[in-house]
Amino acid sequence: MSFEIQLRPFNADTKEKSEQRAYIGWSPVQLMVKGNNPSGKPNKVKLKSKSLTNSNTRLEFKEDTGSQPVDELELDLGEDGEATCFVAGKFQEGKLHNGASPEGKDVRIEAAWADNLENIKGWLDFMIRVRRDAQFMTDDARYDFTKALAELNSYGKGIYVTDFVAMHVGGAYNSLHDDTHFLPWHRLYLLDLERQLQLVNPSVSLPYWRFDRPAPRLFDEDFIGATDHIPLGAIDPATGSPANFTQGTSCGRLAQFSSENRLSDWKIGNTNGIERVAFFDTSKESAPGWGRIRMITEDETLALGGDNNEYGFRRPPRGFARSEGRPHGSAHVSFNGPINDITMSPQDPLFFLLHCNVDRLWAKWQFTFDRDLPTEVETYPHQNKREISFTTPSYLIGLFPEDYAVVDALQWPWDDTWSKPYNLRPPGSRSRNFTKSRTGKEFDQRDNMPSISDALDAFGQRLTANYLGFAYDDVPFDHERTNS
Ligand SMILES: [Cu+2]
Repeated sequence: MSFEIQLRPFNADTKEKSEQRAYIGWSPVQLMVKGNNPSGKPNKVKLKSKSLTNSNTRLEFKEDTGSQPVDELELDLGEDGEATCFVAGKFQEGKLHNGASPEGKDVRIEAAWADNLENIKGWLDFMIRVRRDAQFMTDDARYDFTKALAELNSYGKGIYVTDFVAMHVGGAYNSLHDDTHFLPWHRLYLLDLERQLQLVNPSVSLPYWRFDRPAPRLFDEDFIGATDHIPLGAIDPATGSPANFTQGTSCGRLAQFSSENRLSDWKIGNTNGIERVAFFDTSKESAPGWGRIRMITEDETLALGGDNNEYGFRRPPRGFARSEGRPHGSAHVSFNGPINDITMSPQDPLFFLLHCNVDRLWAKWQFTFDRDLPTEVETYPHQNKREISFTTPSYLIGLFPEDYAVVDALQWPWDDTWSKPYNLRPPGSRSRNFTKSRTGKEFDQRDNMPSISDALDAFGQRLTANYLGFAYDDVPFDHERTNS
């Protein structure tokens, strides 16, 4: 079937590609509309959004990046029979996932000639595909995610182990952690995995674990695994001795899965299953952390470095970069098992849901304080070495950021260099091979090597072309802001 009016997101040049690319978030993305009115009357098209099968999902349109969003748009295709506008998911506060699609494509753009509105002459179905709160995901969405993840590990080509676990190794420690590049590096790392999941099933996105709230539906046999509870210091009936925090080593207990959950066959090297035991009751409590790294709430996290500052995001132990300790570290140390070990933690797929929440908190912080212009020190402090030496407070003088923490530095391992300072080669197939996207920015056009800078305006708030192709269900695009 071919339509009189064709709808083509992300510069798709065929109907098939248009369908592959019809996954959007809250950020306006380009939509090309093509057609010629057979009535010979002015070539004007009316676009509107229609929710499918009982969904509440809606789209909205913008004539230009700076214009106000509208529910229906009239577009003049002119003599060329072609015009471009913008389309975005409509953020509907209070609805499930704030109006994002729960499972798959559930909203349609309908197009008709403005002089003949009764007859729909073209349509395209969309998914508002954002990262959702794991606690509120539908059963089907949970199944699709765990299945796609298993495809990347035990059932499929094993890229989860050869590439993603191997990337987060001890030898690369300084390239990934303990400085301001911790957040941007992990944003890229999550996105590379998410794009791999989407090659398996395009309706999948990374869920996030709100670790400062109870999430019983996440710690479930049909999702990330039911997890035994042994309070720190309590006698563990399995060993007869008090439970201690033991980093990374075997904790002797496995997360439990239903037989339908394909994570039930999770394998890392010679380990079958996922070793994990919680110091808290996952059926009703949030992750506590402990000692000096007790959990902090979302509000406390957003307050880090947000108020009055010249470097909202400076090196630990200051600014928002402090969130690497609390709440990020607090969530990791609320368990025994690989999840509490800095280098081994991605062996447990819970890692990606934990880190997705860390990234969401950063996104929310960026949104709240308007910190997304990559060239501002408030967004990212290490703009270049020289500048740091002049503006840095006295306690940091002489502590230049390493090359790989400066804003335009290409990131290991995608850049194909050896990690600093431990000289590890990029593992697996990641070298010059960040997963390409149909629905977001690609990086260096030849080699797909991202820099820190690429991670900073992830939602294209400042420049539409910066949009990376993901969003969070509770972090709206700021429609009020104009591009600057
Ligand atoms: Cu972590």
